[in-house]
Amino acid sequence: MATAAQQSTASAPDASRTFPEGFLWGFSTAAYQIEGAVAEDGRTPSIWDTYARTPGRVRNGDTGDIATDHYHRLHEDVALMAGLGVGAYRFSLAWPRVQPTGRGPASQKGLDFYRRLVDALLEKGIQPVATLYHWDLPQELEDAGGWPERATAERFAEYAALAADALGDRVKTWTTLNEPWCSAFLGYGSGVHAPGRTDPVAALRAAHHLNLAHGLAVQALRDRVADAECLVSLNIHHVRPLTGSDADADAARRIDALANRVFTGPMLRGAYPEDLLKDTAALTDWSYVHDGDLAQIHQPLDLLGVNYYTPTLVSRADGDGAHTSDGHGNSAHSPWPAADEVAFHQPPGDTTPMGWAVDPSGLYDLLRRMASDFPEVPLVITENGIASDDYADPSGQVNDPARIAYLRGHLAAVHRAVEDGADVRGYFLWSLLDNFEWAHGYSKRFGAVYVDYPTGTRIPKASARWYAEVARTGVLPGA
Ligand code: IFM
Repeated sequence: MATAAQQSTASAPDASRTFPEGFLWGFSTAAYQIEGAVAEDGRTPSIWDTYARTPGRVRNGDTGDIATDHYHRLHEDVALMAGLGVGAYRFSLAWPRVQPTGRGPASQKGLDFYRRLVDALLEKGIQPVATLYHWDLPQELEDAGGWPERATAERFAEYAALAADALGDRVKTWTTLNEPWCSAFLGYGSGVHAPGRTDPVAALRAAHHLNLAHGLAVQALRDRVADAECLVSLNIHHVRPLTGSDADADAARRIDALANRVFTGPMLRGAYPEDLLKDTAALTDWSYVHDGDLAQIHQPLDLLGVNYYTPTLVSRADGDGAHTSDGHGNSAHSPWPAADEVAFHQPPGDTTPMGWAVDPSGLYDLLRRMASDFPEVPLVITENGIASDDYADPSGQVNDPARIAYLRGHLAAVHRAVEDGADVRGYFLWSLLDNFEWAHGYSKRFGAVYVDYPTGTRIPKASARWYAEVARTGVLPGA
């Protein structure tokens, strides 16, 4: 079932497309996925260290212990980006490196690493975009209850303040959370992410405390960094019903509430959606939402970060069992509380090694929807990209035509959304480097730069050169 956007993207004229003046081009990474050095300079374990060391959790028993060794290669990696000519770099701070154990004073050695990184970026004219939380909760805070507990949000506000005090003189653009849906629902619901709990009520409680952490952190940043630009990065699911039936429309509504509006409601509208409260009423009374929380969460944002990879296709379950993959890993436990009557289907189209359907029209539709639902906040694509089975050929080259095709299609969709009125300010490719892809370990390569893990050698792939040209000119070439 092709949407209008699908048809128009597919039949778009074979012409080049120019992005608006000032459109920001960058790469995205996350601390645990690239840094390594997990026990250096005072860093303490995060929930991902613990999870990865638990047998059976991560493919091949891979861990982030070394990852891409970015902790020791930061200058090489910044030089790589400078060579590729991008204007911005989105990275995350490891909470247990900045504030070991998640309480008390900051670690100066931990902060020094990020000061060195930011200084190196600024020296090359690359804008730093810092994310405070990309899933590496200090293990001690999980031991004290983790995100289902309110105290974790309070600890997060203290950590945000430490980070802002130390780096606010040189970092102006701050993302509070990356994909809180994954933290709450994969971490505490299906258990396919750290900390690996499988309790739907804990997942909903975690979602609320992540929302609260976001609101508290925005306030801490604004109190300390006068010209701070604050955003959150949400993996907004573009949810499509399988058919035009009312039952399938209701399934899509239910998943949209659990995936998207559970965050955009409080953050951008100051309320949880009524339908979400009703759908989950048999599980929870939401009494962990205290007076004043919603006002605290509802902070004005400078940008809304959108992470997009693939659409989500749902129907009302018909009991034939011909479904279940929701693209979020295998678990006997659903990440979707109170949604047992929803079936997930593989969307049409080619799939990537992650099993995700390639569909740029989902990005177009999503950007148009966000622009229409939240016209007051400009958008930025903080993640988009593809895993591919890349390898270095005998001459040392890495050719990744599937990534170029994916980027071409998705950037055309972004351009079209901009032309049709969406205020999109930039695009960050996930990811700069091949890296630790969570429960998939190192088996999935998302980088524009290939990493030879045994040696740490970096090789820019063909897509890195292609993307560099788009970033340099601001023009997406015709096919
Ligand atoms: O690698 C992840 C990233 O950490 C968060 N967004 C999706 C990416 C690809 O799965």
